[in-house]
Amino acid sequence: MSFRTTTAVDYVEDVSPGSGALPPRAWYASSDAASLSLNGAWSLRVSATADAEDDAFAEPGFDFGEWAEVQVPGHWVLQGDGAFGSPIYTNHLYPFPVDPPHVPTENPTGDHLRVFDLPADWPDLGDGGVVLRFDGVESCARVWLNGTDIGEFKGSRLPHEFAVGHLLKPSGNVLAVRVHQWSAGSYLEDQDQWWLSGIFRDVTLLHRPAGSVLDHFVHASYDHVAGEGTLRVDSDVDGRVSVPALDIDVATGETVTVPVRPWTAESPVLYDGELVTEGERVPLRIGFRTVVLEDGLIKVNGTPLLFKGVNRHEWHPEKGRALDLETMRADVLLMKRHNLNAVRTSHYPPHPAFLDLCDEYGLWVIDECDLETHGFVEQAWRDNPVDDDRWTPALLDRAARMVERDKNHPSVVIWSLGNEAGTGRGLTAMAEWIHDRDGSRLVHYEGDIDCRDTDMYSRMYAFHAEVERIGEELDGGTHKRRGLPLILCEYGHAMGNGPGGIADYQRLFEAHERLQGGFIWEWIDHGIKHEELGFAYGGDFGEELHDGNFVCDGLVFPDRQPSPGLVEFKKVIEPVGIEGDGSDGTVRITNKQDFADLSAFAFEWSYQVDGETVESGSLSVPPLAAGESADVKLPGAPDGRGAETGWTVRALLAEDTLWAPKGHEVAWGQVAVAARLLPSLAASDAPVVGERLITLGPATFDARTGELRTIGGVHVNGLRLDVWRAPTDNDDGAEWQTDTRYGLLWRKFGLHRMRHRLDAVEVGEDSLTVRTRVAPAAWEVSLSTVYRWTSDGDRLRLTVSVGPEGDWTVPLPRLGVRFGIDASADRVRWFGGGPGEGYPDTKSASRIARWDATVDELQTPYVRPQENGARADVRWTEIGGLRIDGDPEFSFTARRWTTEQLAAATHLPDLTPGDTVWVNLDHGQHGIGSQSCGPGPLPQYYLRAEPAEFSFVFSEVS
Ligand code: IPT
Repeated sequence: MSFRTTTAVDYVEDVSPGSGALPPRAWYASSDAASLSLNGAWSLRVSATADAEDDAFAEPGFDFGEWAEVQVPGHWVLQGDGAFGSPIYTNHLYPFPVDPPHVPTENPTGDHLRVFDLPADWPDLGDGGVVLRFDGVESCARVWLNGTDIGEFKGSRLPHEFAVGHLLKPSGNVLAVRVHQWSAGSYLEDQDQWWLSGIFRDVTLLHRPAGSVLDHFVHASYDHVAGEGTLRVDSDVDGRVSVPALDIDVATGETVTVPVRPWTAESPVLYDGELVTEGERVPLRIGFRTVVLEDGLIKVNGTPLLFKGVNRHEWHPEKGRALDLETMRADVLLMKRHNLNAVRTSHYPPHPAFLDLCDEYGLWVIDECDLETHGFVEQAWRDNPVDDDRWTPALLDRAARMVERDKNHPSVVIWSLGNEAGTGRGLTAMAEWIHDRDGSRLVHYEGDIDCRDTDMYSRMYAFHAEVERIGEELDGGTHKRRGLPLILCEYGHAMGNGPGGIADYQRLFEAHERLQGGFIWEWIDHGIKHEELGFAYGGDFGEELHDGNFVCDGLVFPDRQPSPGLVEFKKVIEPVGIEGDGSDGTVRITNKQDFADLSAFAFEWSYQVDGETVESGSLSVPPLAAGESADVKLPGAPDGRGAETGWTVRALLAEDTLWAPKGHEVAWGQVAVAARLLPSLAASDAPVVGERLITLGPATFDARTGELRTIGGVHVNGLRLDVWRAPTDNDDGAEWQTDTRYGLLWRKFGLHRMRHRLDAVEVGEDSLTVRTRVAPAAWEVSLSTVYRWTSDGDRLRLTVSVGPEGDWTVPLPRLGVRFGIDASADRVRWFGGGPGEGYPDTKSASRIARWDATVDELQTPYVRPQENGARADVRWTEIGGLRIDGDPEFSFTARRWTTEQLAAATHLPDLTPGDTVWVNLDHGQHGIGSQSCGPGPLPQYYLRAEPAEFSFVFSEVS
C-alpha cells in the first residue's frame, strides 16, 4: 500500500497564485495616512527543505535568540558570506527537474521574523484598517502575524497586500514570513538571471483610515490637435480631484478637458494634483498623453515614436535585485545622459519607484509582466504552463498585479505579457484581460509571432537584412502582422566587447517608418562582487548547471561604469544629427527627436589643426522642429599650413536639466577639411652589417634573424606579424547562432599558434629585408610576410607586406605587428580616434583628436577578459620613448600582459602586469558584431585574408 501525505507546505506546489491577499490596486504613497516601513534587520533561519521546520516559529514567544540576522530588503544567499547557500545562474534551463508543478525536496527555505511596535503616533487601532504590503518576495511566501496565518503567495516581482488591522497590537507584534526558493511559481519565472530568493523589496504597514482610497485609475489623455488634455480619475471611494496649476477641481469619475502641455519622454510635463476622499489624500502626478496604434504605427500624441531603448534588469553587484532609490536614480540618470529614451523592464515589473523616476525624468516604458517559461523549449514546449488552463488563474493574477499597480504612470505606454514563454491560451487570456482593463495602452509579446494577441510586431536579435525587409514591408506574415510596426524588443547583445553593428540598425530604423526602434540587450552586467574574482558570474559558486558569463551582457559594468558599448549607443542615437563633408563649409544639422524643437541645445564649433583645437565659438542654429534639417554655415577656416584640419560641432544642453547640467554634450559631429599628409621618409641610409648586429639609421637588428633590437635607446622585443586577438564573447558566438562562429574556427585553424619561419635576411643598398612565412601547424594556409626596413638616418620605416597563400576560409582576427617595450612605458599619447576603444563596427563614438592615457587606462575591464581597448584611426602615437606614424592610419592596443595571457584569463584579477608593455599596431581588426546572441559582423566589417601592405615610421622621442 502506498500513500502520499499532505503536508503544511502543499501550497508550494500549488499552481494557484495564493490565498488571503487583497485584490491588486494602484501603488502610491499616501500624503496623510500613516505608514511604517518594516525594512531593516530581521531574524533568519535557513533550512534545506520546505518542511524541515514546523510553523511554531510564527507563534509569539518563540525563542529565536540563536537565529542569524538578515537585511530586508535582501536575498539571504548574498548575505552571511555563503553560510546561507549561494546564488545559481542559468539562462533558460531550470536548475531542477522539469515536472510541473513539482519542485525538488531540496528547497532552501528562509524563515524570517521581525518583532515590531507601532509608533506612538500610530492611529487608534479601532480607526479604519491596516494593510501589510510586500513589494517583492522570491519565489513563494507564507505569512503569519501574531501567530495567525494570513495567507501565502507567489509572483516574485509583484506586490501582495494583506488586511491585518484586526491582528495588530500596539507593541510586540510578531511578523513571520516563510520564504521558499522553489515553488510552482518558479516555473513561471525562468528569466535569464541569478536565482535569488528572499524578501528583496520593501515590507510596509499601511494605515487605511475609514473612507480612504481603495483603488484609483488616472485617465489623462492628450488631444494633439486641440492642445487639450482630458482628465478623469476613477476611484472606488468617491472624492474630489484637484490640479491647482490647471484650475481643476472635480468629482472623481467626472471628466474635464483643459489646455495642457503634454507628457512625452522628451518633455515629461507632470501636473501635481490630489485625490481627496473622506479618509485620505493621495498625491497625483499627472502626465497627459495618448497612445494609439494608427496607420500601422505606435503613436503618442499623434506622433510616431522611435524607441532608443534598453532592457533593464534590476541589478546591484552586492545587493542583487534589492535596489535602493539612489541606485534606481543612477540608472535613470545614466540612461538620460546617454540619450536613451526608452526602457523595457525585462522581464518583470521593476520596483515601483523606478517608474516614478521614468515619469519624472522622461523615459518611455514597456512594463513587462513577471512571466517566463523558457526552459520548456528543451521539451518542444510540451506541458508549457501558458498553454495549460490550470495555470491561467496564476497568469491572470500576474497580469492584474502588474496593470493595477502601475496603471497610473504616464511613462508606461506598453504592457508586455512576459518574455520567452512560447505560445498558449493563457497568454491570450492575459492579453484579453489587459486590453479590456486598460484600452489606453498597447500590448506587446515577442513570442506571438503572428501578432494574434498583440498590437505590434516584435522580434529579438533579427539580422539587419531581415529588419530591412520588414522595413520595406516585404516580410509577409499574417494579414494582421503586415499592418503592424516592428520593434526589436532585444537587439545588440552587449556581452563583453560590443555590441557591433548598432549604427547599421539605427540607419535602418531611421530609413523606414515601420521600424520603430528597439531595445539593446541589456542594461547592466549581473556580476556579483567577489573578493578573489572581482566580479563573479555563472559557475563561480560551483553550480551544477550554469551559463557562465552570459549573465554579463550589459552596457554598464556591474559597478555601473559605462562600457564602451554605452558610449557607442549614445552616439548612435543622438538627438541631433551633425554631418558634413567639408566641401562647402557647412554642416547639416538634423533634429532627430520625435517632439521637441532644438531650443534646449546650444551649439559650439571648434577648428582642429592636426587634432589640436586652435579656435572655437558658438554656432547659431535655427530652432528646427522635430524631423527638420538645415545646412548651417561654419565660420571661415584658419590656414592649416599643410596639416590635417577639420571642424568639430557639438550640441550641448543650453540650460541645467533635471538629469544633467548645462553644457552636457548630447551630440557631436566632425567635418574634415584638409586631409592628412602621409608620413614620408627618404630612404637614404645604408644598413651596416656588424658581427652580431646590423645597424640601420637609429636602429639595430639581429644580424642572423633580422629581428629588430633597438631604436635609439629603446629596446624592442619580438616585433613580428600578429593576427591573433583574445576572442571576444561575440567572436565565440552562441551555440544556436546561424552565422559562422569565427572565434571557434580561428582556434581550429591555429591563428593563436602561428609559427614564423625565417626564409631570408637581405641587406640591400638602402634597406634591410626580412622574408618569412607565417603559418599554423597542421594546415597549409600561410601568410607570406616581408618586413622591409629603411631609414633617413633619424627615423626608421617598416613596411610590412602580407600575402595570404592557400585556401583561407576564415577572416583574420587582426592584422598588424606586435612588440614588447620596457614596462616603464606608461603614458600614451595619440592623434586619432578616442578617447575610448573603437573597432570597425563599434567606432561611431571614436572622435578624431589628440588624446592621452596611461597604459592601465587603455584597458576596458570586461568582466570576462577578452580583446579590448583598441584605439581606431590612429595617425600617430607616442609610447615608451617611441613615436610611431602610420601609413595609412592604424589601430593600436598596449597592455601589461600578452594576448595569450588575456585569452587565458577568466576574471580580471587573473591579469597581472609583467615586465613588458606589449604593443599591437594593427592595419586592421575584424568587426565585433553581436553574435553572442545575434548576427556576426556585417560583411563590410570583415577583415579578409587578402594581400596587404602597411607601414610605420618609428622615431625616438624624449
Ligand atoms: C533572450 C532573452 O529574452 C533574454 O532574457 C536574454 O536571455 C537574452 O536572450 C540573451 O542574453 S532569448 C534569446 C536566446 C533568443
